[in-house]
Amino acid sequence: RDEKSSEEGDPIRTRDVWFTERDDKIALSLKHDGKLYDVQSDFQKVEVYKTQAYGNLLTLDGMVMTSEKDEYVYHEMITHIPTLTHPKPKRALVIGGGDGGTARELLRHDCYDEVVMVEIDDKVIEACKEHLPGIASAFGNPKLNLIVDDGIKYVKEAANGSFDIVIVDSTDPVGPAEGLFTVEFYKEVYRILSDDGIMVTQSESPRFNSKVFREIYQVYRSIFGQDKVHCYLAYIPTYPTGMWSFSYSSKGKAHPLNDFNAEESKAFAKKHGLKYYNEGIHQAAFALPNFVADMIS
Ligand code: AAT
Repeated sequence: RDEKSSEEGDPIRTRDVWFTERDDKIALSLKHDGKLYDVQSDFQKVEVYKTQAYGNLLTLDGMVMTSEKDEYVYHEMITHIPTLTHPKPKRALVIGGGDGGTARELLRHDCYDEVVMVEIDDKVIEACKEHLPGIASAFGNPKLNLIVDDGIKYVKEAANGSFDIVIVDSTDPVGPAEGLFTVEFYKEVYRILSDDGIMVTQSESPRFNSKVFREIYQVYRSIFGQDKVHCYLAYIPTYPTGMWSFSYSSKGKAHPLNDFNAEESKAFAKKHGLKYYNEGIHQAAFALPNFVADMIS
């Protein structure tokens, strides 16, 4: 509790209200100056808190999704790694990603003719447009085709080979995202990827969500092939344990390190003033601590 003395000598208490994301055994708390958005949608409880340390924070069903001050780590890492290792991606699909951060980063690349984003919950989009405008800045971009629908249904109906990059930027495997963690779904993603296509997903915290983490890598490998699936890490302070993983699965020959051009990455990061991604991070992100490598070997 922050306490200061007033001129009269009485303690002045600054606001002392905390948002806490609780799991069985660990919790993460952020002090805030109030709730800016609070709506129960058809799918989940959508809230935005004005936190003191991380700016406005989006939570879904009480779980942290993104915050103004650390969102760049997640959004730069989920987009630039696949885009800069694909020969020339023209069409990308984002499943989820309702805050708009993934679309914003993809659209920094001139190579895309179209980015399709399929978000199930229009309340997430509304909350972010109102309260996290820096993240939601791509919603007006003419290359963005925003569809409010279930991503599972969209993928099932999409044509064979119709996307160069598919990014699964979705919630944890509870609620509307449950079906996004099944073999059937990833088989459909594989089908709609072009021959040299790449799928990237957020693949949870190796430490915190170890069961899901192990299982989804088995699923990806059963579909893309044992040596076609790679894991990379980034550090996201507002997510449980701070260590977050992403998966990179390649349908064709694209390889996250062999097809990486350091000069191109460096120039891209500099041109756009990126805050996390650079040519060194790109390579380092694929170096896994032993306990993580063991979990998926
Ligand atoms: N960009 C980082 C934020 C997210 S939000 C994930 C989004 O996926 C949410 O807006 C949610 O409504 C959407 N979503 C969930 N299920 C579906 C579905 N079936 N189809 C389309 N969109 C869906 C990711 C946070 C990562 C989790 C960190 N713990």
